[in-house]
Parts: sequence; structure tokens; C-alpha cells
Amino acid sequence: MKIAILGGDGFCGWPTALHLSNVGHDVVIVDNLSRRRIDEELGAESLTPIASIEERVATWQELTGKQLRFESIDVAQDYDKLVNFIRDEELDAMVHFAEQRAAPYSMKSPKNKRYTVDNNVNATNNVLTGIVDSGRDVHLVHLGTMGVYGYGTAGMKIPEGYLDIEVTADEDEQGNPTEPHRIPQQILYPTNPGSVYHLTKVLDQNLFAYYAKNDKLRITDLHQGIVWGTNTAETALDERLINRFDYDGDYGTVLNRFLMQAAVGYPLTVHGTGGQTRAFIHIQDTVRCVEIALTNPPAAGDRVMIFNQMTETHRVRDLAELIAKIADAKVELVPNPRNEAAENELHVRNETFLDLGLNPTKLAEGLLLEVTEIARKYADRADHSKIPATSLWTQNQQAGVPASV
Ligand code: NAD
Ligand code: USQ
Repeated sequence: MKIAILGGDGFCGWPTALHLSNVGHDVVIVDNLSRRRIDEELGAESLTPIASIEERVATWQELTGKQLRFESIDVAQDYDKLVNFIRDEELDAMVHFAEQRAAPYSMKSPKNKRYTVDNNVNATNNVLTGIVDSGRDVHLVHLGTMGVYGYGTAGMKIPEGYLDIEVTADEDEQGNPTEPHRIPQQILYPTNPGSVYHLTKVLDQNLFAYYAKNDKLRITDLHQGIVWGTNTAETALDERLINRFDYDGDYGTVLNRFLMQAAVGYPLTVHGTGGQTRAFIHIQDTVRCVEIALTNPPAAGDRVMIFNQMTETHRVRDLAELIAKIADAKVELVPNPRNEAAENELHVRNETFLDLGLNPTKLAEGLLLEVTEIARKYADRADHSKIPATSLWTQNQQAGVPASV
């Protein structure tokens, strides 16, 4: 297949581009390098030393003989360039990672809220309109989030996108009165986003539903959990291909932050009581899931296909304790800078990927390796002042700074 990876310079996009190229697809990376600019804005860098996109692409060709191309396009702003690209490249599929993905960054200021909505919603709408405009039958695979559902389910397993409900009707199809009777329906699972970033993924869902209905676009939306780990089989081939590792208070996600904190001797920053339960997936499984989704597209006219892309759920304080034990680190409860439920249960259905052959990488297998091979190896690159989470959801919150630091 000829596949464009939108956001292919990022944490999930880069290893996905390499994997799809490795298994024989013709891959073009599209990115505006905004994530690298945000690093500069925040004064925070990836813990791992990432090469420039030009060096990454050249290294891949040098090592494997396979060609990856890079196209600089702002998907949210450069609409004409995007449409011409879709048309000229004769694409079969696009994988859409090109959004501002950090919840804390999205909550930092009115400017950040507006940027996140403008960037993410425009990017998705431009991709959808662009596919229609190009006249090509391109399968769109989008990286969405488990966070569209919210995280509390009263003991029910969260279904893959759609909820079975029953409505009471008191008319027949012709509008004649009848006895009240129950009719089964399926609706998009009601949304409950926890940040402006997560809200943009909710808005994306409605855009997808509309374009699938109106223009018969073939769309797969992957509701992904928190990604952990750094390298995949392909990014581990050479240090110049290494993946990024975010640890700062805005972009660092919880498990990778704990691994890094353990490696540099910083207390593991558990927000609140650590009773939040979340869904997780290893980066190696992310790339495999995208490959599976690409090879199992919906048909034109189908509703949006939604898969839950996660393999395990864990409570934050349990993760902290597990890592503290493995790496001999200290756990500290810090004020929660976010406005979120202090404790929640989370049960998720994920049979689609398992039935299609995903063989999950379990936490227990990869954790220690991450601490020794990545977090400890690059510990001297860490800037400890960038670790605390200081972006507040409301003025009632406090920054997540450990009292002992
Ligand atoms: P990332 O920030 O590392 O990568 C996103 C890439 O998209 C960056 O390279 C950035 O420069 C690019 N980009 C952003 N806006 C763009 C635009 N307008 N035009 C062109 N390029 C643009 O993020 P990531 O962790 O790789 O996440 C990728 C996607 O996966 C996101 O949509 C995110 O919501 C989703 N996701 C990520 C995680 C996770 O834990 N990292 C979990 C679930 C879902
Ligand atoms: N947390 C801590 N300590 C920390 C950092 C985070 O206790 O040092 C807590 C947070 O308060 C939250 C949980 O850990 O309760 C998860 O936070 P996170 O930053 O790891 O994840 P989140 O903000 O939800 O966002 C990440 C990605 C996002 C993706 C989402 C998937 O950045 O792109 O959509 O995970 S999900 O969480 O399933 O919605």
C-alpha cells in the first residue's frame, strides 16, 4: 500500500512509519515539526537524543535500503498543499497522528486551549474534506483516545465505540399509535472528556461519523490508551533511529515519567491518592495495531469502525509501587493539578485486536528493560526542574510538586 503517516515525526508516528516501511509498504511521512518547536517553547527535550527528521530518514535508507520520504505540511493550515499531496501521491491509506496530544499542555492557558482546538479539529476536518476533494478512495486510520469515554463505567466493560441501548416507541414506522414497545439501537458511546485535548478527540468523532455517512469515507478510529515504552524492533536498530521519550510535566505520560523518575532518583509523583485507573499499551503494540487496522478496512458506506487500542488497565498508585520495587525508588503523593475523579474502576473490551492476532507486550516483561536500557542510560540528559506537572485545570488546583524536592 501507499501510506501517508500524518504526524510521522512524533512518538507514535515515527515507529509506525518505520514498521510499515519494514513490512513492505511505500511510506511518506507528513509533519509540520510542531512537536519539536513545542520542546523549544517549553525548554524541555526528549530524554532520548532524537535525530533530525532528515537524519532519521537517511539512516533508515542507509540501513535497510528502503526509502521513506518526508513532506513538510501543516495539516491544519496548508489545505491546498494537503489536497494536492493526497491526489498526486495516489494514496491508499492515511494514518492520522497529527494533533496536539498532551492534556496538560492543552490546559496551560487560553492560548493553549485555542491552539489545541484549532490545530486538532482543523487538521481532522482538512484531512476528511481533502480526501473527498481529491476524489480518491483513501482509508483513514485515526489515533483517538480512551479518554473520549471518560473513565468511570459502574462495573460495565466499555464497548468498542458503540453502546447498545433500547428506546421506548409508541408509534409504528408509519406514525400510527401503538402500545409502547422497546426498540434496540446502537449509539456512539456518550462522551465525557477530561481536558480540552480529550475534548478535541470527541469533536473528531462527530466529524468522522458525518463524513462516513455523507461521503462514504472509509474510516477507522483507534481509541488508544496511554502508550508506554520507547523503542520498537525498528527504532532499536540504530541510535539515530531512537524514538522520543517525554518526561516533562506537560508531555510526559504517567508510566514513562515514573520509569524516568526512578532512574534519576526523583520521587515518583503520584497525583492525589493515585486511585485513577487508566488503560495502557506498549509502543510496539501501537505499531502492530495500526498495521492490523490498515489491513482490515471497513467498506465504503460502513459506519466508522472503532477499536479499543489498549492491552491492560492499571491504577496509578499500583504502577508507582511496582516501579518503586523494581527500581528501588521512592513514591510520593503530590497535589493533583488536574480536575479528575480521585478513584475509578475501568473495564474495557478489546477483543477486536486480540481476535485479529495482536499478541500483547505485558508490563511485567518490558518495565525493567526500560529502566536500564533507556531511562538510566540517558539520565544525565534529564532536567529535574521540568519534571513537576504545573499546568492547572482550574484555579482551585495546585501544582504536582513533591514536598521533599
Ligand atoms: P506527538 O506529539 O509525539 O506526535 C504528533 C506529531 O504530529 C508531531 O510530530 C507533530 O509535529 C505533528 N503535528 C501536530 N500537529 C500537526 C499539524 N497541524 N500538521 C502536521 N503535523 C502535525 O504525539 P504522539 O504521542 O505520537 O501521539 C500521536 C497521536 O496518538 C495523537 O493524535 C494522540 O492523540 C494519539 N495518542 C497518543 C497516546 C500517547 O500515550 N502518546 C495515547 C493515545 C492516543
Ligand atoms: N499522573 C500522575 N502522575 C504523573 C503524571 C500523571 O499521577 O506524574 C496521572 C494523571 O493525573 C492521570 C493519569 O496519571 O490521572 C494519566 O495521565 P497521563 O498524562 O499519563 O495521560 P493522559 O493525560 O490521559 O494522556 C495520555 C496521552 C494522550 C492520550 C491519553 C490516553 O498524552 O495523548 O490520549 O493518554 S487515555 O489516558 O487513555 O485517555
